[in-house]
Amino acid sequence: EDTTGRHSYAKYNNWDKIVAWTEKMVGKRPDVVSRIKIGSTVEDNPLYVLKIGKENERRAIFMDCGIHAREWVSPAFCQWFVYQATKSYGKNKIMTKLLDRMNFYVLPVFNVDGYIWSWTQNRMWRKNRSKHPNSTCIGTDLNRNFNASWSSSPSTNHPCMDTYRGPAPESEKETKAVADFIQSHLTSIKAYITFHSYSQMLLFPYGYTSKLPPNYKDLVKVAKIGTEALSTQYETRYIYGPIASTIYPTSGSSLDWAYNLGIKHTFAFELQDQGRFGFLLPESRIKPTCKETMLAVKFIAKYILKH
Ligand code: ING
Ligand code: ZN
Repeated sequence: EDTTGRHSYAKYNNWDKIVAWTEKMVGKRPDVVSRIKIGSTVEDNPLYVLKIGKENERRAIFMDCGIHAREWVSPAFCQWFVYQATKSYGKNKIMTKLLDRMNFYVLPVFNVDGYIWSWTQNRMWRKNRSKHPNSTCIGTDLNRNFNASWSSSPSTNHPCMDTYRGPAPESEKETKAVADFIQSHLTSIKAYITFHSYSQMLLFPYGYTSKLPPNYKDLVKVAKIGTEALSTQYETRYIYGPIASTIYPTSGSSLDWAYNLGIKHTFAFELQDQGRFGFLLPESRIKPTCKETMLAVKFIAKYILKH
């Protein structure tokens, strides 16, 4: 992969470029963007959240990208979102209204160490890069490491598995940093959105049980209209529903954890495609994916403002 050229929204950017990009975004629009270091990774890389918007601590949406290392289009979307949001502030009516009335906390790369590993050593890496005392295998799946029915799935208890849940809930520095940040902003955070690839799905709770969440009907409504908005751009088909019945049962996910904390609107996007390229989605597909996803996210944000 190209590690020398300039940052580009139409390309996959390595971690160094993403860090430089966070600085550039703050420098360009300090009135609407600020950067918060919420912690650091196992390998001591910084975890940066970009806070965008004018609103102060009343209403916010938390979004994260790149919890899984190989899902490169996910961080690409978070970068696109921050760029489009700040660029259209003061120009586009809806975006101006959104940023005047709420904040977006955007974590462009959740699993920084894994992302670097995927760029430099193993493109198909998923987990973080933590070491385990009794195993030569490396890494914990950060999306199995949250305190949401954490120990209930036997298929996640071995360090060599790609879905290893870790030695304890929030055992990983990355998980702990995100969980602490969300908890300390809980009064303002009205929605949590996490971005994965691939499958073209919009998922909501639960993953750890087949029971339906209390506001199931509301979540279905938002997911339905959100995926309809998305498909108006290029007719990309998305399916939606609870994690357990739509993709597969999971425990310890950030989505279920955030929902159980009391955040009533929690969604996970599985971005393009449906498997032809899978994690290796060509760069030519980044912009279309970001454009259509933007429509769904804008709809969700508008919905949050109204309710
Ligand atoms: N898929 C997700 C995974 O962690 C998911 C699906 C999303 C489960 C949100 C639970 C919550 O397995 C990929 N591709 O990682
Ligand atoms: Zn994923």
